[in-house]
Amino acid sequence: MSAGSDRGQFITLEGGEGAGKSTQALLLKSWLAAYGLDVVLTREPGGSPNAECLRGMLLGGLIAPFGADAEALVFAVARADHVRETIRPALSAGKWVICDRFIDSTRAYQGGAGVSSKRLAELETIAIGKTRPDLTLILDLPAKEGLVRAGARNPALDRFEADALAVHEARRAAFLKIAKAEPDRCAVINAQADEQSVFDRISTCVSDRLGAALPDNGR
Ligand code: T5A
Repeated sequence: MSAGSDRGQFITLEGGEGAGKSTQALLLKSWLAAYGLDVVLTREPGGSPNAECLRGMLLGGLIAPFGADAEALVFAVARADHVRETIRPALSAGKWVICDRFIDSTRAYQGGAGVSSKRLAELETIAIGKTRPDLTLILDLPAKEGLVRAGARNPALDRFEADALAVHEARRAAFLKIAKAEPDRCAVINAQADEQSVFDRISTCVSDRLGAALPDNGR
């Protein structure tokens, strides 16, 4: 834990479709658990019973006809519940939280769909308050490659996967821009490699960035 704090650490994974976030989140959970840490793995949209209901609506395209602002609003409603019901209690109990997508996905996806940064910033503040990630791992690879991976796993496209390749590439650029603007919080991980090689990069990064909070009894 951080010096002078009983709060656990909050790590988010971000990136485009099929970048390997879910795969790496599971590997990271096991790696942290080997340190004896209590780790909560969660995801967005979703992560709490009410937010999981909204996930179905968002990914099923039920909110899309209302426009990008409405989608941003519903992501924020889901996130507020997720933070209140799942993330904040876990962190307060000293647990580490790994979240598969969080605020940067809204910035990249809904920002890319035309929602203004001012509106997104207001929604973000309402949804998360001071519960900000300690570390955000941005998994980066060409959008086309990620879509091939995602398609091989499940050929049925959801609301956002179905967008044009140029839209996916713009999201990739948006994630990289966020990383550049917030280098203390964000680290870009080259995800264009096999699963274990990507995880080696992630574990090195977590050790570098959050090493002071890792117990030294694990290994
Ligand atoms: N969204 C979300 C918004 O628009 N705004 C928001 O605020 C939020 C929170 C979520 C959608 O909602 C949007 C973004 C998304 O479109 P989702 O189903 O959760 O939908 O979609 P993703 O998060 O994109 O999940 P995916 O499963 O598509 O991608 P992952 O998690 O990045 O990839 P993963 O680990 O599932 O791997 C995909 C496939 O690739 C293989 C895996 O085995 C799997 O088959 N794989 C690799 N193959 C080769 N090399 C590697 N290194 C590999 N790593 C994994």
